[in-house]
Amino acid sequence: MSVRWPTALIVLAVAVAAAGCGGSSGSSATSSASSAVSSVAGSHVVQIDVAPSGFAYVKSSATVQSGPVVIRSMNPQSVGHDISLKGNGVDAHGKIVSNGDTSTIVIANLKPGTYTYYCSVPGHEAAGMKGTLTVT
Ligand SMILES: [Cu+2]
Repeated sequence: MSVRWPTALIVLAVAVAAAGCGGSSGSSATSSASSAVSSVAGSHVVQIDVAPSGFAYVKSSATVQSGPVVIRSMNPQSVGHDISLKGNGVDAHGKIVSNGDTSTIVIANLKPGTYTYYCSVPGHEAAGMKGTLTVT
């Protein structure tokens, strides 16, 4: 009996080390997959984060070059918000996020013009959660 216990502990330690190894390789695969989504080849990225509080984004206007465009909006609030874009026939919505997650819109070919970005959660745009995106 007294000889078998140490052997059992060594086997347990190896099993724990192997499990930890598998867990870390799994999370790195997840992060590379999400970066592939956010970096569509050659696209112009605009970051329009939600303000720390209230119904607003951190900026009321933004500019981006025409072509493939990615709009990203990190929401630090516990209140859910999204990033949406409308104008010139475009009507695009990111998903509603909260607590530091990012809402993203990918547009394959955004043409020059003036657009409105806004939060599509009912009442939020009317409360002032919007801004102007100029595409050059
Ligand atoms: Cu909102």
